[in-house]
This record gives sequence, structure tokens and C-alpha cells, in this order.
Amino acid sequence: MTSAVSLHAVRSAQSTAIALTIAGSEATGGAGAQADLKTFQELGVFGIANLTCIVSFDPQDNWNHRFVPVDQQVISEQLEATTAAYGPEALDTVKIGMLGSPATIATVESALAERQFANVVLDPVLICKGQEPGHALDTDQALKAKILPLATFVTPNHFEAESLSGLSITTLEELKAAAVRIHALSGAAVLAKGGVRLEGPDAVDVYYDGGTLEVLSAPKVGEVAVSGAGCSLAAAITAELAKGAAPLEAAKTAKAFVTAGIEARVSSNAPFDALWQGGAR
Ligand code: PXL
Repeated sequence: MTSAVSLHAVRSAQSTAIALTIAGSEATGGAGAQADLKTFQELGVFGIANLTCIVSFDPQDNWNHRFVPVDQQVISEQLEATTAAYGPEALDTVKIGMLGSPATIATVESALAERQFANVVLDPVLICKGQEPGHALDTDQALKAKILPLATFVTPNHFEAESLSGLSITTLEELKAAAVRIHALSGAAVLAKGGVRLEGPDAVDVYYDGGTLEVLSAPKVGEVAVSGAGCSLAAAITAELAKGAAPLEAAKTAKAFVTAGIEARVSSNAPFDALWQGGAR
């Protein structure tokens, strides 16, 4: 009996992929670390979340984001605990979601530099409604300067692709140019997402890794964005990379996962419905 239990423990330790998300909590469960963990679980990956901030929408104020940063010391302690528990051979894949302040960006930058992850998936969350604009600008600049160069995979949405590339994007050709530009800036594989922002019947994304350029396309599910789509897409890429998939394959699996999750979305009184990670089951 005892030996059977320990044998099982050894087997699962060897076969279960592990992924870390460094992200914010979004209290209603649509986006952020909650979306990441649900996605990891759904794709068969043991998920770990180290929280950077807590976002609570304000239903009394047009659902604006109330943002509270987690203390820098507490962020460092979470990273320390995670690194001590799972060394590089067990945990080599991390997703970076909302960081929210230049101080948090500096803390995360040094954790990434100390511990070389094979896969660093960056969802470059640039704007959070409700943050003071001057503060958000500092955060955007710090993210571009400090975290973008460390990423191995980056998943900008339409707005973020315009901001990172400096290009205005209204056509597929412009989205391709932006993906190429963001690859040149970061060295990372890029999945630039047109989503519902580009005209036409399909949600079109451009993948570019310096060699392969591929357009991923799926019929749009409605014309309105869904909460958690960006987080879940990047988290699904992270999960697939943690399991050993190649970047383009990870992007394709993630897009199918998100499309199914949008189809099965959960309706909410907040301005956006929430993606359901169980949609692909
Ligand atoms: O979807 C971007 C996002 C990421 N992370 C957190 C968020 C949001 C948007 O609300 O709150 C914590």
C-alpha cells in the first residue's frame, strides 16, 4: 500500500507539466490570475499564481478598475517560495500578466534575470481603466524597456500592438507589419491579435517568430470583446509550451481553446461577458 502510493507520487512528479503566472487578481473571475489558473487546469498543467495586484471593478462608477498593488516584499516572497519549491528542471515556463507599476516591473525583472526560464510568455497588459494616466505611462514604458526584451513569446492585442510597434493598424497587412516590428524589438515569437477590432467576418491573428509568418483565423463569435480572452489565450500558449509544444502549435491550440471559450461564455452584469475555460471540453 505504502509503496503503491509513493510510486504514484513519483510518476506524477515526472509527468505533470507545471506553469507559473505572475499576474493580478481580477475579482469577478473573468480575467487575470483566475483566468490563467483555470486555463492551466483545463489544459492539464499544474498552475501556480504569484499575485502582483488586486483589481476590483467598481459597479458604482461605470465598472472602472480599482487597483491595489501587492506590496513589493510580498511579491518577492511569493517568487522566492515558488522558486524554492520548483527548480528550473520542474518549472521552466512562466506567464507574465498585469504588473501594474514600475516598482513591480523592477521586482519581476530581477526575478526573471535570476532564474532563466525557457519560456517567458508576456501578455503586455498596458492599460487598466481607473489607473491614473501619468502612472500608466510610466508603467507602459517600464514594461517595454525591462520586460519585453526578456519575453520569448508576446501576445499583444490590437491596442498593444499599435503601442509596441508605433504603427496604426486597420488592415491585416498592417497587423503583419506590427508583428514583424514587435519581433524585431523583442526577439520573441509574436501573436498579434486583431480580434474584433479589424473589420471582416473572422477574428484574425498574426504569428511571427522571425522565420515563419502565419495568419490564424477563426470566425468571429459576435462583435463584442469578452473578458478573459487575452489572459486565457496567453495562458493557453503558456500551458502548451510547458507541455513541450512548439510555439506555433501552442498558438494554434490556444486560439481554438479561446474560440470555444468565447462561444460558451458566461454572461455577467459587468460590461463584458466572461470566457468559460470549460468551453473546449
Ligand atoms: O484583461 C486584462 C487584465 C489582466 N489582469 C487583470 C485585469 C485585467 C482586466 O481587467 O483586471 C488583473
